[in-house]
Amino acid sequence: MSEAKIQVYKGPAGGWGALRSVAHQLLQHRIALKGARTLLSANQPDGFDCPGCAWPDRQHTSSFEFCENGVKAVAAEATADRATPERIGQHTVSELRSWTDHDLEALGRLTEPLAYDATTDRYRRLSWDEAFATVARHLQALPSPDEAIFYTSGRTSNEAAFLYQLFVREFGTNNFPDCSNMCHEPSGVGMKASVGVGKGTVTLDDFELADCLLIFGQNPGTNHPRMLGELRAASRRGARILSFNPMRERGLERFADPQSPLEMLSGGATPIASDFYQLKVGGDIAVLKGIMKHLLTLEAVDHAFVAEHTTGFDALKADLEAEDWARIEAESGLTRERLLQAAQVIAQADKVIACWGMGITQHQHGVAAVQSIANLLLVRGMVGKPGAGLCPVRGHSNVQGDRTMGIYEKPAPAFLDRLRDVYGFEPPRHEGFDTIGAIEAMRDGRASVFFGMGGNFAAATPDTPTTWAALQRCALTVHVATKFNRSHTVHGREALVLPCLGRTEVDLQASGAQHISVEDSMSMVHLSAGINAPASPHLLSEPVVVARLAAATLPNSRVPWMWLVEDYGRIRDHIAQVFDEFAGFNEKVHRPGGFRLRNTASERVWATASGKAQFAVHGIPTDTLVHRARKRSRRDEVDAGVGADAGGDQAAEEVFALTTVRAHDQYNTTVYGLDDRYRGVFGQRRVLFVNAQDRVRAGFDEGAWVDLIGAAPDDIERVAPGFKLVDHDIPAGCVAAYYPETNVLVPLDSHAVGARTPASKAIPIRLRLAKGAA
Ligand SMILES: Nc1nc2c(c(=O)[nH]1)N[C@H]1C(S)=C(S)[C@@H](COP(=O)(O)OP(=O)(O)OC[C@H]3O[C@@H](n4cnc5c(=O)[nH]c(N)nc54)[C@H](O)[C@@H]3O)O[C@H]1N2
Ligand SMILES: Nc1nc2c(c(=O)[nH]1)N[C@H]1C(S)=C(S)[C@@H](COP(=O)(O)OP(=O)(O)OC[C@H]3O[C@@H](n4cnc5c(=O)[nH]c(N)nc54)[C@H](O)[C@@H]3O)O[C@H]1N2
Ligand SMILES: [Mo]
Repeated sequence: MSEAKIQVYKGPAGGWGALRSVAHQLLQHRIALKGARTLLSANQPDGFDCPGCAWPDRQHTSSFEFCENGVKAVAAEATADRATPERIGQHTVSELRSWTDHDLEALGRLTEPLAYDATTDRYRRLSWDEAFATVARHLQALPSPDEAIFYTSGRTSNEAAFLYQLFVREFGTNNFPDCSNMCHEPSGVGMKASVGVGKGTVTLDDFELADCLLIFGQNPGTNHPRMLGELRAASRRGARILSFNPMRERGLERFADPQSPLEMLSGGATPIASDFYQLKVGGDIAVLKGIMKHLLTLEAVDHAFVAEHTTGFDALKADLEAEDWARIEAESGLTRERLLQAAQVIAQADKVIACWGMGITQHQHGVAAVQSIANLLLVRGMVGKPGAGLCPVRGHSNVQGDRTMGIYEKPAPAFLDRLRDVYGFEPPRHEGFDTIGAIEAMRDGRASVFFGMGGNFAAATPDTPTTWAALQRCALTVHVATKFNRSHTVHGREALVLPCLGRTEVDLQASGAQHISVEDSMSMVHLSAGINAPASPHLLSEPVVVARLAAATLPNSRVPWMWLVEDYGRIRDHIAQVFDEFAGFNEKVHRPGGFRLRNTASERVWATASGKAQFAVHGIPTDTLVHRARKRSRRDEVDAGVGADAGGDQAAEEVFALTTVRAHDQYNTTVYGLDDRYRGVFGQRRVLFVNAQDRVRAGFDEGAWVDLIGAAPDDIERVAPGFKLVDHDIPAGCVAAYYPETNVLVPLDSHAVGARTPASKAIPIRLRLAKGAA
């Protein structure tokens, strides 16, 4: 492991640094040979879909797409380390709860079902039969099916997700919180109203044509490294790439393709972004309005498109004309002149793609921000033509597919009718809990069984103490998982951990080795089959876990659960019966590269209320938690008679907007290592990136240790102790730190209007010198 240090990283993204990191990962997991073979099968026609991100792959064109972080995801699953019942049972669960995410991850792969023993405060092994009987007993005993919660994380395959939602709806609830609630929910909600589909409208072919790429709040160098290949190609053919991000992320600066001998040997690299717009945290709507205001003056509106395909333009235009430049500048942190430069690039481009990630969605006004991006492209007629369109870059490798399969707390009536017609039971019609709703329900005692299909609910969710107390109130918590994680230590009175196969492993059922299918960020559905031997002979696949649980819980079910999982092709036939767009599923999915689901917006068919693409008018937010905390802080100062020229004490009370990001060596709550190479952080994670002038003004030395104190106006004490201050190129008033350590600071009720995604990209905090700090 690296020693703790802060050192500016001078290399490009990718390059030798990436190759060194890969070698280190394989060594660390003691899988040198197996790893190499496994890696060659990632995203290959007969291999597995990379369990990393949801960026599509060109499996039919390039032989092997190198991705450092894909390697980490694969290596972490193929590790030689084993979290056996003996190994886990060496420690009390209270002890394990105090471990870091990194140390929990290092325990390795789970091998057998575990049950919590309250008398010893330890996990012990139990049989699968006992496990299913336990869950079934709890579920059957509930006064109402709505007192059970069924969470999904986005690695779950289409086949497993389909069976899971079928079981849960036959059981009687729509309580389906999923990771998407914390992720791209605002993209789905916002786009559906704007263009009639909640999914990206572009494909990789469009990336080959675009002459302008806008990247909002996304860090592809770390989170979607295969996207850098597309960006590199675009940059080389002269496309303009603009990044809108408070941070100047290295992956967007320059990239050395590890597969390009020339770049590698010459030490060269391809510059990526032509320009960086380092806006303030939460300043995106202001930026977008500023750019659109300029587009009006530049007469860059595509009037023919607007007239034929849209509604609401006049209202948008009037709103933009009335918008105040002073407010745009104050809230975005960028000048009118700077925004003109961006507008000119966009006005001159013929084919514009807008990509975005969590920097857009994880805000109180995330839906409005997504719709503002849609507005921008619609003004220029850039949706539904080759080389242009909207591209929300999804996170988990099958998060989009899980939604397509019905993992959704607000299912459409037509879909429920179809389930009823195909299966002969009446599915529940009322809305279920999303992630926030599930936490509230457990907190208030309205739900008492939590079942997690993958993921790490206790670590990924906001307001950690509240969420933990909610989970601990449950009668039963169950997690289907590949690795032991934080959520398994934050448990109900009874608790089970059920180990499952990972995507890289052979899934052998009665009819032979199985394939599963996934849907990527561009709606391509394709097959995946593991090649490694399972980490333990006791592992079950996720579809089998669901089938056995369903059979145990619903003895009178009419669904042939165990027959379905003998051959996953049978599950796909059922999927084809329920979803028209999956007609001929088994045949189509076996074609090389799979097939693309229809996307109406990309055909300029607008499945909206008006039958047109819809402009949405949104004000520049001035009512967020950060705004409110700042207003209150100023008022308090006035009350206390503190003048503008007061010393360090007053400045130290300043409210900062904290954004929470991923480091290079993590996958969400899974911490592979303690480095964040591109941002120059090594051997540590408890750092706070701060603007140097802010730091000096607040009276802190560089490297000082501070506690992060929540400043939400609800007056609940929220503290994340012990972060080291690191000067960073970030706008004044903004600070950044890693997730999940900072989730203690996110208030449960601070979430996106209309989508309830926790606002984990804009948390009001104050800094306090840590006690005992050197
Ligand atoms: N290796 C790896 N790959 C991953 C993941 C991982 O953890 N590790 N996670 C997966 C998942 S589930 C997801 S959702 C994706 C996440 O992929 P990203 O969306 O790239 O994830 P984040 O690290 O949250 O970073 C978002 C970016 O937004 C910027 N940002 C912060 N606040 C703002 C703001 O207010 N406005 C703007 N414009 N930008 C802002 C940050 O500086 C950062 O560059 O990646 C997926 N892929
Ligand atoms: N503050 C803050 N909070 C955030 C975010 C943020 O940017 N900032 N991002 C949010 C986002 S975008 C997301 S998507 C969520 C992520 O939330 P989750 O999806 O719940 O979390 P992960 O960390 O991806 O889950 C990791 C665990 O999944 C299990 N696992 C891995 N592979 C498999 C598999 O194949 N099957 C099964 N059954 N289990 C498996 C392992 O046990 C591993 O420990 O976090 C959200 N929370
Ligand atoms: Mo995500």
